[in-house]
Amino acid sequence: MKLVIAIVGNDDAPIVLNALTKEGFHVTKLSTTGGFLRAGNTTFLIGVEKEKVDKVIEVLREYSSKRTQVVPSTSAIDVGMYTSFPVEITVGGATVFVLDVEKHEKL
Ligand code: 2BA
Repeated sequence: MKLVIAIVGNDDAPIVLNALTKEGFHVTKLSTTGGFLRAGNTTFLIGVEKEKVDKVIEVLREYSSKRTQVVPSTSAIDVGMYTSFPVEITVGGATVFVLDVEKHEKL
């Protein structure tokens, strides 16, 4: 058995959790904080059989990969005058660890 630890952004967490549970995976969700940005993120613990690790990673990749998004931004062009223009930002991304589980019991 393996333990997949996946750290994802809070924005992606609900959709990732839905997709994992829909696929039948057992998931524990932890509210965590990134040490660098000190911003909230979400850590999932997923215990799975070795053969299913790739499927878990596939789901994580589908629902939380880094991607670009175009969002509107504004900037001042004169006193009291603003212009709006699109900017491309990077959102999402997942950090994944896969650990060997020595023993797993439900008591
Ligand atoms: P990512 O590398 O995508 O990491 C996102 C979050 O995943 C991290 O949040 C942290 O909570 C977790 N994480 C990543 N790698 C980890 C590891 N090896 N062990 C344990 N947890 C890990 P933050 O720590 O707030 O980092 C946010 C982003 O800031 C990182 O995105 C990375 O792009 C940058 N970053 C992190 N530490 C850095 C450092 N020491 N110097 C420069 N940039 C850093």
